[in-house]
Amino acid sequence: MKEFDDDKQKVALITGITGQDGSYLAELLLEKGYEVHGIKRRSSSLNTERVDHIYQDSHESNQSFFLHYGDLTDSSNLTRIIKDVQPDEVYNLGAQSHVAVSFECPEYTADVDAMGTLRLLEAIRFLGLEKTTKFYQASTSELYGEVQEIPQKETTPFHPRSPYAVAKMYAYWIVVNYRESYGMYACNGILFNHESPRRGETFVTRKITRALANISQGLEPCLYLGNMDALRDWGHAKDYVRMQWMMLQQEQADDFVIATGKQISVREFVRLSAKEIGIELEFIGKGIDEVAKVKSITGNNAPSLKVGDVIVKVDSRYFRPAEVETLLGDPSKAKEKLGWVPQITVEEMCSEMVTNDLRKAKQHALLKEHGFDVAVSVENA
Ligand code: NDP
Ligand code: GDR
Repeated sequence: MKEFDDDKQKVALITGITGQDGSYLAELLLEKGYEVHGIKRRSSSLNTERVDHIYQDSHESNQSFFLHYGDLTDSSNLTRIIKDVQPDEVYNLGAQSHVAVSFECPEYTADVDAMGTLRLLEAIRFLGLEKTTKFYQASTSELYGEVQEIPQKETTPFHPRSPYAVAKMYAYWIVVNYRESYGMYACNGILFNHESPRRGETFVTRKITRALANISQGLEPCLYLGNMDALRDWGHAKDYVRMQWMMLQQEQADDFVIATGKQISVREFVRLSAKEIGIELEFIGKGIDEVAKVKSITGNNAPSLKVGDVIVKVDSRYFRPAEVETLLGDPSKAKEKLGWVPQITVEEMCSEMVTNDLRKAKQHALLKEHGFDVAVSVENA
């Protein structure tokens, strides 16, 4: 029996469509001719900035992009949306995705990230769609936590180190369980860190590119960071959403590690970002006393800075109760079975992020110079 009808327009449902990955995945699926439905949360302020450019007015004909109000904590809402949409593919990208925040809100994180996944799987099963709807779960390298093997691959044992990672571990196994129990086409993408100009402002890469851009224009005095020794395998979100789609186009459902196979430290990412602006940094001191000073400046991107200025400091507030010190993925299986190879290097990605944040900072500075009162939001985590 043919379970998937290739001739009809495919319908995808994306949770977390307003987030970094959701927005890139929606773009990719629309390009491929999908009808794309996304779940967005009700918020007191607009939260669709990342998908505004692909939004289609519901009064227009030939609409292929739809947003539905919903929440991963609400089973009846999820069931109703899936019943109405009848998706061929569900991408579960929605999550309380900040590791540090999960220590502050562990119960909510478990409800959204662990139980939310179960709610979606149950809704699919309850509606009798378990043989026709494919399911992608946004699993994470955080599952490896206290690493048991370097590099980490699909068979490396898990040791989660945060309420976020523990919740995602439940989600990982419930996906495997529904695949084994009910024959569902359900996959885990074990994705290592991936970033972009659309990355949330409180994840470390974006926090760095945004703060350094602001500092260079005199909009912020200093960047405060936690553990600069942490090592991460950073890729570009665009490469990674392509892989999310590829995982659902196979004969059989399987789980894959998605990574670049290279790692650098947070400190190195700071150095790279500063270099993009034309600032050479000198790191002095150790641990909580470490700072970065401006050693030299080239070009005219940093009019507010001079040699000797201290622009990066360590703040113990940003250390986590339990840290994941090092992550390095082995994407061999994805390469062999799916032919997936990441195309964007960490240097190229950093350059794109800095360019984007520098353009915004320069706009802000120009407005300020002309007497407009513009506040720069400095929410931190
Ligand atoms: P983001 O934080 O950018 O996006 C998370 C999305 O989930 C947002 O759309 C957010 O809505 C939504 N969301 C949050 N809470 C709920 C809820 N209760 N109900 C419904 N939706 C909710 O994450 P990314 O795009 O970076 O990541 C996508 C997924 O991949 C996440 O599950 C993350 O945990 C996972 N992941 C990410 C990696 C990365 O490096 N980026 C690596 C490995 C896994 P709103 O916009 O309103 O906040
Ligand atoms: P992570 O990403 O925890 O790996 O989770 P994040 O960018 O928050 O941290 C990466 C590393 O940088 C260290 N760090 C800081 N982090 C933040 N946010 N702010 C700081 O000031 C700071 N200083 C140092 C952290 O301690 C950590 O070691 C991300 C999320 O996208 C998850 O949803 C996803 O599952 C994993 O990546 C893979």
